[in-house]
Amino acid sequence: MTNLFRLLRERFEPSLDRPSLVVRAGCGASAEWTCGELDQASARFGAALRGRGVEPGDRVVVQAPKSIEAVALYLGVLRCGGVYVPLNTAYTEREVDFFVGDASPRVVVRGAVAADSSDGGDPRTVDVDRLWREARAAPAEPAIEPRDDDDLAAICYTSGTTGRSKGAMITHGNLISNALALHEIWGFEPGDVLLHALPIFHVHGLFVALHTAFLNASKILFLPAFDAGVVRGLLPEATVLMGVPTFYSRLLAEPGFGSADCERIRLFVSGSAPLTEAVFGEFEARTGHRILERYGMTEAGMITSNPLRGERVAGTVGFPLPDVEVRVAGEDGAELPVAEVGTLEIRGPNLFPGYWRLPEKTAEAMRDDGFFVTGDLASVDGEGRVTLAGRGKDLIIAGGFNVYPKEVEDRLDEVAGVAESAVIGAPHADLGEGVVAVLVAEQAPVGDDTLRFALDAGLARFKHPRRFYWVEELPRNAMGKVQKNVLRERYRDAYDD
Ligand code: MCA
Ligand code: AMP
Repeated sequence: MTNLFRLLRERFEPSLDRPSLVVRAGCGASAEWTCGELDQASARFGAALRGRGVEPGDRVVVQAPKSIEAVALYLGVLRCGGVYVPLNTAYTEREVDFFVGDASPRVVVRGAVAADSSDGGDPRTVDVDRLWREARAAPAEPAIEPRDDDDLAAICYTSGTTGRSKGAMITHGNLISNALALHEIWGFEPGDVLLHALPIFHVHGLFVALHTAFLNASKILFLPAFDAGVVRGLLPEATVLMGVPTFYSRLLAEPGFGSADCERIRLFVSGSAPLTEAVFGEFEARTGHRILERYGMTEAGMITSNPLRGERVAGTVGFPLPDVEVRVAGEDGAELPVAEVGTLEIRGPNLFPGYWRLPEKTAEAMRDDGFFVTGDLASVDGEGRVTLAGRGKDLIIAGGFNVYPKEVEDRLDEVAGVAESAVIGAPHADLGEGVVAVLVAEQAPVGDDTLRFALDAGLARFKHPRRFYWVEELPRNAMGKVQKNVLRERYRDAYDD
């Protein structure tokens, strides 16, 4: 159909002189950009990237702090037909090296890099501020590279059960269909103001939040990160907030937080991790708002959503988005009857075409009829409402960030003195789940500080276990497989204090 950016640009057109990104609490150098300024900045970034050799289909890896300029950079990549590869700012050099090696990008944009191309480092690497200086000196090249539905717009890395991250290839068609659907079903309207406190290196903050607001040419109050006090202070200026469940539990922990804080808000959206019925209920009791919970994943963007109008049921994730099909399958792959729990499979225009340079992993995840096996356990009731019932995949979600145990276990097993390890998630009041490591020593247990120091070298800190337990041996079943459910039960109180 078209380059996603062309669609967004069309929506900006009538509002070019209106505020688009309004930066609050020190997010970037500039205070406020209009839609027109954002458009111009993206055109300059597009020119600077072209100047660095970026051609349609080339990957541009970006690991940069959240800022107004970083948003323009994202749009600039789309504009010149590049493939945007966002990386979590918490990733260590070892993790970044893997992604750069895998994505084989033309350009790597980093925040505050010690040595970029100007200092004789990797010739592809450029500091984000330097690129911005280049962009400001470049002409605001209005060209928008033509793209087809199937052309890649982004590669988003998602960890795998094997411990090796996979790049989910996301097309312009995927992003356009999802953005238009969400804009419609969440009822975006003139005058909406989005309060944006999510990171912009994941689907939630980058695609879901920004695209819906851009399609509406809405004002976005742009925060560098989530801070409950700051967000509370800005709620009276906003109509929509999107967040992970931790946002809502932290708002509830603010003394006196309640309906007076939310008078202008029309929609609170939650996703990326389960919203507990307790938080849903308390939020409604305190504010009068029923949080709208939706469900998605990197490979498919948003998949289901509770309704804007109609019943939002706590503990459910609502109905499939328009044109999205869902079904529940048993272990043999056969479809299960209504209300039975099995693996959720999905198909639709939002579904990615596969994993970057991993055709065998793609084949494993796709059924012959084009359905994708999500790895999430779910049931669907007679009305089509989906309820998640846990995860088939060995995944921990802490504060909305995914942590794959195998990756953490691999790093722990490298530490001198560790014979083997098992990593699990335990209930965590603030983050939903916290990471726990159960270890077997070669001879004597290794100190927590030694473990942390060793992990620091190669593992982003949000993936670090904050609780370590030493045992004589790990519980195993007859096949020799570690019984993670036994460990989850045994250490379920790990974060109770
Ligand atoms: C920070 N830390 C964490 C997390 N965040 N540890 C575990 N899990 C986390 N999520 C650690 C840091 O490493 C640091 O540890 C310490 O906490 C303080 O860091 P700070 O940055 O101040 O953390 P925070 O302000 O408390 O952040 C918590 C947060 C944040 C606000 C919940 O993690 C967040 O914004 N999460 C949103 C994630 C998200 O956007 N997920 C969407 C992906 P130390 O001091 O030891 O270094 S999923 C997705 O896109 C799918 C498609 C979907 O459905 O949406
Ligand atoms: P990611 O790989 O980061 O895209 O994370 C996707 C995973 O997050 C999904 O497969 C689910 O397990 C989980 N997830 C997303 N939204 C929800 C939700 N509303 N409730 C429970 N889990 C969710």
